Amino acid sequence: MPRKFEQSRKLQKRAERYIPGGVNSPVRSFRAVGGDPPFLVRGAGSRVWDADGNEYIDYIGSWGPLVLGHAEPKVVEAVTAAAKNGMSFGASTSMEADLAELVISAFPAIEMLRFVSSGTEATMSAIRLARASTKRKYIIKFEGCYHGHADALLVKAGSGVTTLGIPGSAGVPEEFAQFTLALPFNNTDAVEHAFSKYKHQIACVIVEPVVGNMGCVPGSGGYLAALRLITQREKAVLIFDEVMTGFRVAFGGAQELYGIRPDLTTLGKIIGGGLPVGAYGGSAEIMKLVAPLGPMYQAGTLSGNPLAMAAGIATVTYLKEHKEKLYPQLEKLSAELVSGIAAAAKNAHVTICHNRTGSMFTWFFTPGPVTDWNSAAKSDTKAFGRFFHAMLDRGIYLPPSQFEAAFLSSAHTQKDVRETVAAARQSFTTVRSSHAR
Ligand code: KE4
Repeated sequence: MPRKFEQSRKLQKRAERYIPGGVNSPVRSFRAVGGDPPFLVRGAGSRVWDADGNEYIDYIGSWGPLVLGHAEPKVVEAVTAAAKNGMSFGASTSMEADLAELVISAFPAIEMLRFVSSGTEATMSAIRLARASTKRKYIIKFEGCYHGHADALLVKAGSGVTTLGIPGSAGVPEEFAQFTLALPFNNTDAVEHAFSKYKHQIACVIVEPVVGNMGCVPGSGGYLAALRLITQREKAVLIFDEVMTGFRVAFGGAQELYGIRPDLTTLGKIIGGGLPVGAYGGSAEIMKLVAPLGPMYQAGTLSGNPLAMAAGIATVTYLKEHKEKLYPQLEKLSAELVSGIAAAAKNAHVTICHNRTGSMFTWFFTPGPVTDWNSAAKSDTKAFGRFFHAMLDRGIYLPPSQFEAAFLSSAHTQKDVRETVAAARQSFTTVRSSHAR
């Protein structure tokens, strides 16, 4: 029975009066899949409900933070208790060191960190720190990778910018982008070439060790190790942007998975348990350059906010206590989901390929393989849009863009996965038929 969207459409219309596109982050507009976004009212476990009462199995999880699912009781309890003591002080609380200690216990490459309120702040600050520490100007990022919306990083970024087809962004003067080199991902020669061309001028390489923002694209074997070797040799700072992969692909993030120690790590999403938290960290030596100890300035009114710390502590503590079982469970269920959908596509003669690392994954509507932005961009985004809506109509809430990663949480069940695969079997026939038209 077709879903009703009347209430959501009314709410979208109202929101558009006050907020650009009616959204506070572009990807939520659903423009990449034809618009008409549901307004959500509640989440619990693996499910969310919209303003028209439609229920969905959620594979966005707030774009990664909700690895334990929606409204996890321990997290809700911790935030409620913290709120009763006051929302914010603009002064230190013991919870900041509590969460820092937890994060540092998971990331041996981090001896000291600073909390901020978003992933953008974390990456922006890490780059400033890399420049302060090396006294060099140039930075390397990779096409299809997204590290938040700081000016110098909106250069052929992935995620929202690419999805909206805006190469770079209006309002960023070329002077602000002239020191950013955007290279192809998974291509070591390009990195070697850049370092020889800009000898002793490159402050850092920032990389999503498993990319989520062109869809899920892991670093191919040896690529990350090569980045580590080259940056060590060139005395440049290697920044692993683990805002998405931290505590997601493993308790210690991609650096645990690949056994590589970056010089700086940026985190976000899961460490806030759904509340605004970001962090950047590294050796005590490099972090001592950060004010008030050193000359690199960075600050934030709500950095280390008590409610956000409480949510992060409850989330990371739960992950730490259950990691032996939780990550293998995420691995198993994600593998079952992704292979089930791939089989459904095959049966319907719809051509897709997929990438998955742990509980982050993407199905690409292209034969593949997808190893970088150029291969990801070959995807049939119209077919993806038809599949997306066919799944949404069947109560499956996927990321509304071909170039985003989907996520599974510890609240998802085998029943959820079976329901999702069944919905995909029906949805692919819809894609197939309209494809054939
Ligand atoms: P925020 O400023 O959105 O908290 O974090 C920026 C960021 C940095 N690094 C990585 C690897 C990220 O994935 C992100 C943000 N991710 C997107 C999802 N692709 C957030 C969703 C959105 O923009 O609404």
